[in-house]
Amino acid sequence: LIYFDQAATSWPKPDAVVEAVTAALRASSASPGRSTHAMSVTAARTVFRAREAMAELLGVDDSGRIAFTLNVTQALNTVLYGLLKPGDHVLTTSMEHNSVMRPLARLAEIRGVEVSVVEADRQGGIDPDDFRTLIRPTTRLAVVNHGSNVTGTLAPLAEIKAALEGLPLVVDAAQTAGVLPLTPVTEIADVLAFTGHKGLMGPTGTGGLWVRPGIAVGSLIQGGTGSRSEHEIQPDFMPDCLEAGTPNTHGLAGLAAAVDYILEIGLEHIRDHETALTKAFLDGLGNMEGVRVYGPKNIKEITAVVSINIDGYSPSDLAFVLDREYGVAVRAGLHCAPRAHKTIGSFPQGTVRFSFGWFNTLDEVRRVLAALDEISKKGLGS
Ligand code: ALA
Repeated sequence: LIYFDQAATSWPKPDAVVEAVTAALRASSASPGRSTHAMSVTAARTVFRAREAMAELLGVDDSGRIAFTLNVTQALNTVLYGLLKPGDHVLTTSMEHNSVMRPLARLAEIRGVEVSVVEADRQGGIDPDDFRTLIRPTTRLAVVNHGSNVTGTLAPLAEIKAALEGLPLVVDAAQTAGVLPLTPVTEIADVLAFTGHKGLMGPTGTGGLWVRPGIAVGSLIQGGTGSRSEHEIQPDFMPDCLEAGTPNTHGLAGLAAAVDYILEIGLEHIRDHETALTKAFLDGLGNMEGVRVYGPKNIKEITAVVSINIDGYSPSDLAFVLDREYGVAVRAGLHCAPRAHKTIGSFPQGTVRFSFGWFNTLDEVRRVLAALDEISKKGLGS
């Protein structure tokens, strides 16, 4: 198997992650922060360790400003439902994933939230000045994808933040946490949502958000936190306000180990490796007839994500052939980002997406290029 679906979920996981999850399952299945017995204290320490590791990765002093959720979708829903009030106006882009577009559509329906969409260019690129021109007196925030899950295109976050004239910028770092240095996070975001199972190399069921001090995000769900239990209303302090119910302690043990692993290797080193793979892939595709490549070709402008189509194949047929005949795992279709495909000109069929990670090799890239060359020649002949 050659696994090039790292933008969906990274695989394999580092051994240290597998061992940490196993050890946590064996050592403690208690609820953290609820009881005073040793097992509960161990569980609370595990969650705290994960928070501290994420704080180190993001370069923030106070790990208490990081709340854990089950994934980036839940993190984005939490911040959008928790900040947007009836009549508020919100800015976003045409490269967003449905984890932003769908909550915004629902908030438009139930709270009358108004949404303005900054149209990206055909490469998925955003002009920061477009945000400035769309600001209204009722604009509450902007929400922007840091790296597109369709083309890998990176958004100029610092410039967008400057264009927002002090309005909060919510960053969807689904594709960039663990992939690119996000520090200092305070210069690129006011709220940053992340997931643990992609670039961070942790287990599924882990994710969260960092919230700048001074921003109060209302809770999406309410329930037990193990704190202020005498009150029937949700505590209003971070992170408890956003963490009702027993968390995925075992998964967070894995996330902490994953972040330690990344910090040990160094994000720059990971980025260099993934960039080398992406460059080799793009260079190889450049010589192939009948292959259409979407998004920027300058590897500095993208994550390790490349979307293509091949003449004579629908995206699902191409992904099927790659899987069944060559043992290559990729993702085909709209990647839950239909508007991004409208932007780059691949709607409604979508694309076939290749995404690379730390454990992929140049040899794998060469083998997949050889397979695509063979497939494209067959397609042209048909
Ligand atoms: N959002 C993930 C992807 O792009 C699942 O594949």
